[in-house]
Amino acid sequence: MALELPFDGAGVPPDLPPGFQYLPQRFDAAAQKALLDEVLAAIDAAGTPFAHGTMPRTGARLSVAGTNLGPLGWLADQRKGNGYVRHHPETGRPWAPIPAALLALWDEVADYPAEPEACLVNYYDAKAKLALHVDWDEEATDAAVVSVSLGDDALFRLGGPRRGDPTRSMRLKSGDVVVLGGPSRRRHHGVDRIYPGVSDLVPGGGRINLTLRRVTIPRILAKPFISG
Ligand SMILES: O=C(O)CCC(=O)C(=O)O
Repeated sequence: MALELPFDGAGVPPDLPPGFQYLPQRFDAAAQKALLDEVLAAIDAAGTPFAHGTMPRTGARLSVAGTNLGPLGWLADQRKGNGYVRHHPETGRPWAPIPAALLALWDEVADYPAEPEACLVNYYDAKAKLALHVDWDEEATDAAVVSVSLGDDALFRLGGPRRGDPTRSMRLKSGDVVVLGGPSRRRHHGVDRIYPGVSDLVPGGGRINLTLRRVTIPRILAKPFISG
């Protein structure tokens, strides 16, 4: 069952599930531009350009193009499977660092005792979409996923832990932040469509989404080793 909430970005959608946070306009217009400029310049300087991943089973090309920031970057690759790597698959260069504004956001909303290690940078053109999925390639699945929308609006779909669970949709705007934490960390989510031409923030149009993730279990939470 798909339930589309009568929600146009103003106010908080009703009945948000536990652990799911929606922070409309967490970044104002100036902060959005500063963040996007910094992200695009960092990707350029690092030599880690956007590329289309492939689906593990079918090899189909993802419509979303992606790159990463941070010590680890997530890749979808039919030959190698999905997972985290330290270097860009084509240029071999390490990913650029995660900008301070995103680390500050994580500190504010993730409620986690260690920094994020990966920031996926997804580019959606007018036709791109992202199928319902759960982010589950991380060891630290107790850490929230924090997502920032920049540029054109997106119809974001949120489901439940099982693929067939009921879903709801919300229209995310540039500057909005959503957090999938606690029990919502296991929820399916995806992007059904982009609303092209709504924003002129992204050069050439489109939407950029940044998702922050902690990948490894931080030392502070690792089980102590007891010898003897
Ligand atoms: O673009 C979005 O809003 C969602 C991104 C996402 O689900 C992901 O990167 O796993």
